Amino acid sequence: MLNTAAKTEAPGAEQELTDGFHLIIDALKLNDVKTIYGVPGIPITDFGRMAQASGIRVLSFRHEQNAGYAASIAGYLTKKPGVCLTVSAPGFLNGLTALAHATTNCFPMILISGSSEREIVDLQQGDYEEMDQLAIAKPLCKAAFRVLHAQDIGIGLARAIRAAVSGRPGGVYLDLPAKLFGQVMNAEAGKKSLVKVIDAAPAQIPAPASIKRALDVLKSAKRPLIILGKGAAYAQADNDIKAFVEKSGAPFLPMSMAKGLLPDLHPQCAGAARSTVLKDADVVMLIGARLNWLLSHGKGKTWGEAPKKFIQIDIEPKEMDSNVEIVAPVVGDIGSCVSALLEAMGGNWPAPPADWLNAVKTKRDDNVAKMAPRLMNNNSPMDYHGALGVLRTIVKERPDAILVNEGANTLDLARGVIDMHQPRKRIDVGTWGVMGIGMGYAIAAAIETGKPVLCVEGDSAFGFSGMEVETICRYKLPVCVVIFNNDGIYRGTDVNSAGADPATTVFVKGSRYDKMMEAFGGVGVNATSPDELKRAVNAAMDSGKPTLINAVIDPAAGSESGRIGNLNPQSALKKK
Ligand SMILES: Cc1ncc(C[n+]2csc(CCOP(=O)(O)OP(=O)(O)O)c2C)c(N)n1
Ligand SMILES: [Mg+2]
Repeated sequence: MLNTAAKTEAPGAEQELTDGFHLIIDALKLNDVKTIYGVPGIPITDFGRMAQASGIRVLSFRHEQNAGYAASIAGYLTKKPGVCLTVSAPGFLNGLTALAHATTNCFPMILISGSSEREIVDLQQGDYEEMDQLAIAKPLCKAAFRVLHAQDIGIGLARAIRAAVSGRPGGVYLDLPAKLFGQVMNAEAGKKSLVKVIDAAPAQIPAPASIKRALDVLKSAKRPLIILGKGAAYAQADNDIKAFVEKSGAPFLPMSMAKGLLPDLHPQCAGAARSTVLKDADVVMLIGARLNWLLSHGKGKTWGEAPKKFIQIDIEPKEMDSNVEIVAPVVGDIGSCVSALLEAMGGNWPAPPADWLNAVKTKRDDNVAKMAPRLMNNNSPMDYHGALGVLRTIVKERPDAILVNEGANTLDLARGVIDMHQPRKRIDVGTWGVMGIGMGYAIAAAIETGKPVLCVEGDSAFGFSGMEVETICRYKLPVCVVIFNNDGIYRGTDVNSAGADPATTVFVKGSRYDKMMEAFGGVGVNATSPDELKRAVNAAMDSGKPTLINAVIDPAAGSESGRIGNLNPQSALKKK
């Protein structure tokens, strides 16, 4: 039903009218958009109210960047574009980081921003929040559109949806000038102008020859390895991917957000033997994973001396040969590619050589055994391993909870320690290693999945989105935030050798982040030992009450930049 705006007297006959406000809402609803993440203000305040009144869930945040991150991960979790709504210039810019993040991470998202009067903006006459937003957004997203006329709203939104989800998903910017909202048109014509997007992300079937080539290379392997990326997790082709990996018999390595696509405790999982499999594999099949910095670009020390052949499955043809030669490119959507591979493998696919499987298993079991005692310590103040050992058990007992994770040591160590058991349950800093996704991701994960959310946050990481604990309390979301509070970035022990100011990486010692949650009616807990932490997290996960646990971590426990300290440039001059 069209949400008709008004009836007015037209000369001769009564005409039903609609307007931009209602057409945008009708277009969103027609395309099944159920949630908008944003911050209100001119010119979109009334639009947000009307959208809410029409039944769309409109979640108001404290900062657009967090709303944007929420929309981006909503896109990842649902395969539908997550929508973020902002005001013009500053609100738009605040949302833009998340839009660029969505594009980089291949998450479908639409940033809708109100904008100021075109005539004034284009003549640069100093309008309220003047900015040529479309031009600024363009290089940072997959596509950018502006709608000037009410009759184009349907087409504008359809283009935005298609651009966001088809092919390699990404961020799309939709510019809606203030004047558009109030533009009036005939209701019947308005209704006809709306577009329901049919098959927004059409299957892209791989060429049969590419499937055969890939399987020939995989079959020739003496030491095969499959790497699963978050593209594979996004595809929601979980059963086929599992069947394919199991049929291949090859060890698999999940990238961070692909953990749980097959359980981390699966016998073929080589997560705990990462350096061995990367060094020694002779054939590597990438499924929805890119050979970017996170995989050391497919070359160098990490990849060892053994010559490698790469098979790559990706929806984006330009991804092939991006860093090293791909001997068997398979271009198509992951679901179609994996099901084609499965079918072409036939009934008697040979198992990989036993010496390879045994070597990987031995390494993995050794590493797991080495780690085990460290995870059981009950030290106070806690170290990372003691705290993470507890959280690992909690996640194992609650496999459908969503884990949000950011920080440096807090990220790298949690990724290694906390096993994931189901697909798309781990969401984290992604391709950029960005801080600030935490509370936005947590809110969207709770809203989109209805599952409890556990956030494991460095104290610095949390600071980027910390004010959204009010949002969590306001919407009464089942989110438990655990802050690994080591008094700073990487460590809390740095000293400024030159003056009175604190060192650049340290924060106020002994901060009590738990009090922030209490300020908004949530539960705050200060935990100084793994036992206390365990009790507090279990209570939070059972109650579903917004909770923030300040987990006191030894300030000396971390290392510079976590596991990626090697990326820091070094001064050629000797330290004084
Ligand atoms: C937007 C953004 N700004 C800055 C950084 C640099 N950075 C990387 S990790 C990090 C914080 C690490 O400290 P914390 O979250 O407390 O984790 P810890 O290592 O102390 O456990 C920062 C600021 C970043 N990745 N992203
Ligand atoms: Mg810290």
